[in-house]
Amino acid sequence: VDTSSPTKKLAHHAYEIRKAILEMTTIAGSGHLGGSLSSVDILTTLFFYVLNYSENPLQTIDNDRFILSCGHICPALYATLAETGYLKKEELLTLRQLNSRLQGHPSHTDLPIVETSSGSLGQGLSVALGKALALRLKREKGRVYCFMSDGEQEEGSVWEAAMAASHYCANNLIAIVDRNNLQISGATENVIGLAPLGEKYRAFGWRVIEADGHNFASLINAFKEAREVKQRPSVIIAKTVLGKGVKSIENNYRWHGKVFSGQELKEALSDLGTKGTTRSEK
Ligand SMILES: Cc1ncc(C[n+]2csc(CCOP(=O)(O)OP(=O)(O)O)c2C)c(N)n1
Ligand SMILES: [Mg+2]
Repeated sequence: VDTSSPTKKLAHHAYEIRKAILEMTTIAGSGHLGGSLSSVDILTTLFFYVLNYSENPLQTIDNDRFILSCGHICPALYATLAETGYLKKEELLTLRQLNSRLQGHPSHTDLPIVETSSGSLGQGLSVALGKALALRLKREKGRVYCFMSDGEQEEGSVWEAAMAASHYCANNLIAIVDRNNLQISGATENVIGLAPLGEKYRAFGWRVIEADGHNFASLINAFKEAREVKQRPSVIIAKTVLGKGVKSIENNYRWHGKVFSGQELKEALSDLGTKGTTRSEK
């Protein structure tokens, strides 16, 4: 595998994470594939480029926090934690089983390294803001990264948190929105329209950074810019494709919560491209 440049290294990790997501959800026989695949390149950039840790990626040297607000895409988080070496790859195959640490939505009780349980959409940003303010009170330099989906932006509680975050000038809060334009029942714009999403956050006092959620250079720059913002929270709106990496399901909302059968898995895996890259990176 050619990992000679940071981007190639990230592409390699992203490939492995996508592969693990496909395998674990097929074995579980359920799970949320669409959003898990759309978020992979963002999580890869965060966990393999931005965050600074030695063993536990959720306990960084800088005391950062990561909140997965849209808990249903946790196969992507679990697979990322396995790719860092923190979770054993075999454990991924226990996804959604009774007594597994890897529940279908992240559970702090079962897997304590997960900062907060999630799955009920729209709550993560409030939790993240509370943690960001607590870090500031304690004069700690950590930042809180809050990963949200776009469907989740239809929850009113997101906007209460957004309003409070700028009121309290929480520049140690960095939100990321997986803007794949789709949610459980179709296009976000048909369910409750979000556009212009960036304008809305801007009006709420946030720094808005647009990024290509499948381009590592774009994501690296976005995180860099967000970390330099003073006096206000920032949000990275990352344009993504639901199901990214498996052509047959890309941009199809019906794959929000569907998985491949054992027979279909082989074809889906071969669609991911050659080892070390997804098709988009070739
Ligand atoms: C408060 C709440 N309402 C409804 C749901 C059911 N639900 C689960 S995922 C989802 C769609 C959310 O959209 P998005 O996260 O953008 O979907 P994806 O891009 O992952 O397909 C909904 C409505 C939920 N989990 N929590
Ligand atoms: Mg979505």
